[in-house]
Amino acid sequence: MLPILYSFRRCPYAIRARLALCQAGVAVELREVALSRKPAELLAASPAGTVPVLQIEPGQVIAQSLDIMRWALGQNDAEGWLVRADSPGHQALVDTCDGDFKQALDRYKYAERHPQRSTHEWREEAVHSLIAPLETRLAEAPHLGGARPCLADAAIFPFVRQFAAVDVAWWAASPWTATRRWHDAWADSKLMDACMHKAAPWQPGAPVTVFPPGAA
Ligand SMILES: N[C@@H](CCC(=O)N[C@@H](CS)C(=O)NCC(=O)O)C(=O)O
Repeated sequence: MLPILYSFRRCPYAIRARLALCQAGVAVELREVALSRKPAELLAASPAGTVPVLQIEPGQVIAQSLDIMRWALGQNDAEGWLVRADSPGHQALVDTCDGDFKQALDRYKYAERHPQRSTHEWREEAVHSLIAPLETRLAEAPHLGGARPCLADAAIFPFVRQFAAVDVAWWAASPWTATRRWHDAWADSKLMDACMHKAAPWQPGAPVTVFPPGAA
């Protein structure tokens, strides 16, 4: 039996988990979740009910996206994604992504729910926390991992993707040229293409959807 991945196509945490599974070529059964109708099987595996969740076998569950990435790459990491991400600088960037940047991003996206500041100010906060530091790094090399990507690139990209999509025209004209180039390379990558395959929400008895697409 394959490990089971409960996932939501557009969720940035789930995207980073799927990127690592694709990169490692580790096959799982993909169960697309409608967040408004979470299946009992997901809640039984992980009562927190967030996605992604990887159920390796009954009773063995990974419920944090970064842990799923590390687990997948622990099976097969031919391009050294783990070792090249293993630095305090990379870890700090991923922490900032999941912390201050994610918070500012959510407020920028839904600024009407957060009237303490304007859309522009929430965006500036997001830029200050992550986009500006990313720009400094990506001006030196095409990926955080150097010439080739590493886990930090794949962990952070889905969140920058969301940030860029809030105001596409602003992003396209923004001064963050190295970060935009990096974003576009990831957005157009084969990994993302494989990662974003559409699947109907899973229900008990549905035929098994194997992920990555085409995996045995
Ligand atoms: N720390 C978790 C966060 C996962 C998370 O918050 N996922 C969101 C979707 S993007 C979720 O499942 N939210 C619960 C809900 O919307 O009910 C991880 O890294 O996997």
